[in-house]
Amino acid sequence: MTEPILPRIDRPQDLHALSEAELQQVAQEVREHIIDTVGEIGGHFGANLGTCELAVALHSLLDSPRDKILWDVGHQAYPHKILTGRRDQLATIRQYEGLAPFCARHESEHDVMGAGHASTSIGYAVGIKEAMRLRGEPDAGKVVAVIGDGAMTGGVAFEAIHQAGGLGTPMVVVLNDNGMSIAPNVGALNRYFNRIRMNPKLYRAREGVEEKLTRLPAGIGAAFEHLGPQLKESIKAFWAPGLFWEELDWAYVGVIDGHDVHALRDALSEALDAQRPVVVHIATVKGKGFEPAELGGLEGMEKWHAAKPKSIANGAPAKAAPKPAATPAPPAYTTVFGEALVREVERDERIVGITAAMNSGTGLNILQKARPEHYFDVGIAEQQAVLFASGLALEGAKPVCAIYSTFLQRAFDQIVHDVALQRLNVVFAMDRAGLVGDDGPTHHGAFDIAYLRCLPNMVLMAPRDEAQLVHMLHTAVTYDDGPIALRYPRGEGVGVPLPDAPQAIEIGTGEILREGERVAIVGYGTGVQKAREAADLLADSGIDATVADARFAKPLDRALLAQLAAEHDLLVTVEEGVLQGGFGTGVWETLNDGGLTVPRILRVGLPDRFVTHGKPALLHAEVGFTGERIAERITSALRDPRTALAGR
Ligand SMILES: Cc1ncc(C[n+]2csc(CCOP(=O)(O)OP(=O)(O)O)c2C)c(N)n1
Repeated sequence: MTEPILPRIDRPQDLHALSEAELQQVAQEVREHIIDTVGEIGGHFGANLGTCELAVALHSLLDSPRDKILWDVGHQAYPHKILTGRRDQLATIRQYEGLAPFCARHESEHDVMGAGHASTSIGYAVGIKEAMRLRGEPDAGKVVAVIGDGAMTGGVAFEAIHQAGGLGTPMVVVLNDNGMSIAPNVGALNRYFNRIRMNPKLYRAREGVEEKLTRLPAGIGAAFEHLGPQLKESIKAFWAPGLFWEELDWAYVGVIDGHDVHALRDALSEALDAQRPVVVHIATVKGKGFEPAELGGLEGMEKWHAAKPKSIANGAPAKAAPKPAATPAPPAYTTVFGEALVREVERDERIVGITAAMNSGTGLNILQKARPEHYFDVGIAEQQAVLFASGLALEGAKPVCAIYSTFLQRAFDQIVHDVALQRLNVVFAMDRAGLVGDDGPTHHGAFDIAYLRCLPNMVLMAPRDEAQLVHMLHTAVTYDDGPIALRYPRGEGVGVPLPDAPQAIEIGTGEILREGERVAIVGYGTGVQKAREAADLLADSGIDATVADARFAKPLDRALLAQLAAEHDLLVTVEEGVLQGGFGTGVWETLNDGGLTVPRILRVGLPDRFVTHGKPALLHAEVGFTGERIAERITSALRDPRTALAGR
């Protein structure tokens, strides 16, 4: 057996002295380390098995961090983390106080750019390289952006390509093409990449194409020579598909076998030497080296995009432990939403579901299966998801944009300018609202209440449980007076029975769930559950709290709030979103601006800082979003009216 090399790689420069055979071996050792570790603790998986050779090839040629490697999204950067001094910490990735799930600037000087959302790497790369040129040090470091074919469907990547082509920025983009986003990639771009990738010939684009065409026999070559420039270009494009890039003033090299270190190093060295923007198109396999993914077809690759904890043992899928015959867990909000949407489509054929590359993540896979003609995946293109919805709404369709709270941030201007201002009937179904857990700060749904509450014409609601989700979706798709959004958390519902027939809820009305005195706790969405838990704890110590479910953050139930404010000494708002501009702020504004009684108000929610990653329970404890902590704060506020109400 050959001696393992990876234990000796503590910094990327340790790769510089290795032979290509040794580098190829290191890549395989990196892969095995990922299979063993991630199979045990869970985390992003398939994409990382696809980038082992690439990370080795790049770091063997470059001098990081002087040279900058930018990993788009960063879910495929585990090999990079392993090669840059974090090998032994991989077992802590995504865990509370462990390695960050994506690249994180605070974690390592080799993580040049922080990410988690897709399609940003090329834009950063242009900025970094142009900054070097601006300060008169154009050779301060090479800049490489690694981006997947999925992330390439994000429009902002094209904005950067357009700019760099225009400026002639000397940088390299590695297009890591595995045909997959999380699910199979979609759209014309995907078909274009497929055509190139599937071609058995590995192209070295443009160079020589014209010459080769001119040499074609039977007079074709001679005829080609006499064609006009436009026709010539289109014929060349047919022969050398990379010309798409060439037309935008990028040199194109491809398609390179992304699992062959030698081929990668060859192509990359050439690209790194060029004094212009170059794209190196590589073909990789998502899940390379792990049979169930590699040989499992599209389904296998999708399934192993991420691995669950303890899902792999000895390099193969672990046998699932027999489940204890406990009561079945409540369904996930995502599933409840997906199934309810199918029923709404059955009822009203105008309804369509739209996802931005999060087919199963949003539950729209259920709609795709049941009613494919009512389902659209636009790719990682949240802005287009919303614009597309606007167009559909203009023609009388009822679009439901099912987009995670965090990713909808991308489409803010479309929501403002193209939906709210136009008062179009678009539904926003925001999954993963609140703290999402292991994916951390880039993925927490912390801001949607604040960023949507400020918009005229917008209606905002949040269900306290899965049954309310069904009612609220029905409310949303039957609402006809402009945009309406609902937010719900990641994970399982609370275990209430689902309604047979959904009922529309009157817009802007809350509900009192429990009558008490002195203190009223008003929850929004998941805040209601916390309010109830706090009220139970308070009851144990003799404090009888009123609990209400606001249901709507906009418009707020003014009459309900006025009543609660008048009848209690302390009003507590509970929401799983940032306090600044959030639901509690809205309650305070409504009372104050309406000239109503304003009691002491305690706002419970997420703090004015980015919350780290880790299991939701740990994060909730960290930020004080627990029944216990809320009860404690209420007790001290009631005991001593001078207690400061800010804090957590
Ligand atoms: C703006 C945004 N939308 C959605 C996602 C969710 N997401 C994470 S990875 C991924 C697929 C990326 O595909 P690709 O770039 O081809 O990388 P691969 O996983 O195939 O290597 C998606 C959709 C995201 N990170 N950012």
